[in-house]
Amino acid sequence: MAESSKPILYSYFRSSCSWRVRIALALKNIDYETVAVNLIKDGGQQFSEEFQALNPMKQVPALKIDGITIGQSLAIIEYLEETRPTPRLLPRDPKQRAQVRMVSDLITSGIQPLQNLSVLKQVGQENQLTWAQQAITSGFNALEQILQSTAGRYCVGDEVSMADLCLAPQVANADRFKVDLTPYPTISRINKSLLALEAFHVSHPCRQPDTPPELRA
Ligand SMILES: N[C@@H](CCC(=O)N[C@@H](CS)C(=O)NCC(=O)O)C(=O)O
Repeated sequence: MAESSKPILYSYFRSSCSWRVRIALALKNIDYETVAVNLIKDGGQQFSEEFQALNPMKQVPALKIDGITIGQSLAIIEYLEETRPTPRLLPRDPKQRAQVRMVSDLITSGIQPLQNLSVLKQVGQENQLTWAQQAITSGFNALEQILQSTAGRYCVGDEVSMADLCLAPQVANADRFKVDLTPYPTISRINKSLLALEAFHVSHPCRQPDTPPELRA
């Protein structure tokens, strides 16, 4: 039988990095298959030999597409952007494009890695909540200030961009770690607008093939 030519996304329902890519795939209307990698079960399926062969970083997401496997959510999104440019996720204007990358990097390098599972394991069970809250509030303090000058309806202007694909999943992490969002009215407003969009809805952690029944919506 011929091998499926559909892209394959290695994903975990709750992974904010996987959700970024799921939103891009949904926005660009790309049909794909999900292979669930449970980050908790069996000590973490990301550590299996089979998965490490795909992504030596032992992290989701990874996307098999067009004969290659790509790790790192922003690299995946940029590849999709370059090969399937509609709708655009990086603005044409170089200044706005830089702002989109600034917001994306702030979240993907400056917040999420600090509250990632592997770091929380090192921090120890009793310190995890405070640690994650501190990482998120410190990043959100900067992000709120930046968005006040870059945002329109969304993070940069009025078009959904890669920055928004990073924002909504990070706000979901903030909710999970019980961060008070009151000091972040711009972040909260943009997140609300994003969650109303179909692509964010279908790709949401509560609607994935591997979402446990008790967390489904
Ligand atoms: N920079 C990477 C980060 C990927 C990452 O941190 N993935 C998390 C889930 S959101 C993961 O797989 N964690 C597994 C672990 O920490 O063991 C990306 O953007 O794809």
